[in-house]
Amino acid sequence: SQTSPEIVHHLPPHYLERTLREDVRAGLTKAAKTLPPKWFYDQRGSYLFEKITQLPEYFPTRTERRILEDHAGEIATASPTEMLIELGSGSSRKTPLLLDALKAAGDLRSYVAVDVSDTALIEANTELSKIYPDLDLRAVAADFESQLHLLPKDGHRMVAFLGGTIGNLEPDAREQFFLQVRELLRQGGGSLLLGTGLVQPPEILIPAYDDASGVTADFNRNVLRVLNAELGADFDVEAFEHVAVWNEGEEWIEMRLRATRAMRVRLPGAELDVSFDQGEELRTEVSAKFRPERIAAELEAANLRVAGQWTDPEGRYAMTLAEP
Ligand code: AVJ
Repeated sequence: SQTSPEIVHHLPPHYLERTLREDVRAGLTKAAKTLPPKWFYDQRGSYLFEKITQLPEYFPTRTERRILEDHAGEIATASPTEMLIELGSGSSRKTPLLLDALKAAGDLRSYVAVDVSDTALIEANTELSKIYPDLDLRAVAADFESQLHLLPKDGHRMVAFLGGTIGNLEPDAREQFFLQVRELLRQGGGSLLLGTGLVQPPEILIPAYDDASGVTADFNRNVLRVLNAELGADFDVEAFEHVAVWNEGEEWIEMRLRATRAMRVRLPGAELDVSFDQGEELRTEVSAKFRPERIAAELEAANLRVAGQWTDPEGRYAMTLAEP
């Protein structure tokens, strides 16, 4: 087998510029302003997210790693895999835990990293190629919400969607996502490995999204810097404060940015001017937490049958394996 640093590009030309403009125009002209969380992750935002994963208050990353350390062998045995496809692979830092287990359990031949960031794809696969010289490492630039049909359809695959990122999708989008995964896996077979944060008391959840050192606040405000850089906007970033609330009804954390004064913001790259009242909040992320039964119910509604579920001793996080 061979290692290729090349990226297979499925994103249409100017996809990111175009979707950013569309998302901003749609989200900032609503009565209750919103922005999708995918725009946090420029270079600075990805760096800040890496810092978040190391915070004492932020449990998902470390807990997921722990579950993989303890159970990757069982997961691999439950679903022998020729190709691991990781969606939103980012830095691929937890990937070796899965690769090692899948290699030991059967005949893993390839790893496909899927992300919208070329830099993340190249950096991650360069690191992995040092540890796994015999694995066929591939990189695909694609949007996991709309382009799953372009991923490899041959062989027994495992689609890993880790980190709890599924919680960034609202229920309708989650349903669409699960249906697409099921369609991808229907021919050839395979499994979905899904990482989800679990519903916890607000005393645990809120600090995870509003840490004492203010890294998450910086991460949240970074989306305004992205708009300033990409759209020539003139947000006064420091005039917004970070807010994290637990929405009991929806069972999700909401991150918001609250305007500390009334202001008008120009976004020439989106051909848009918007105004904020003092105290007005812009919702920048939902991060849904789940009850184990609800994970199973949503998967089964998309004809994905739960083949296994693993949680940490404190019940903060779950990894669920599902098959068509
Ligand atoms: C990377 C989307 C899983 O929702 O917990 C971390 C992003 N937001 N702190 C999450 C995030 C605030 C994270 N995900």
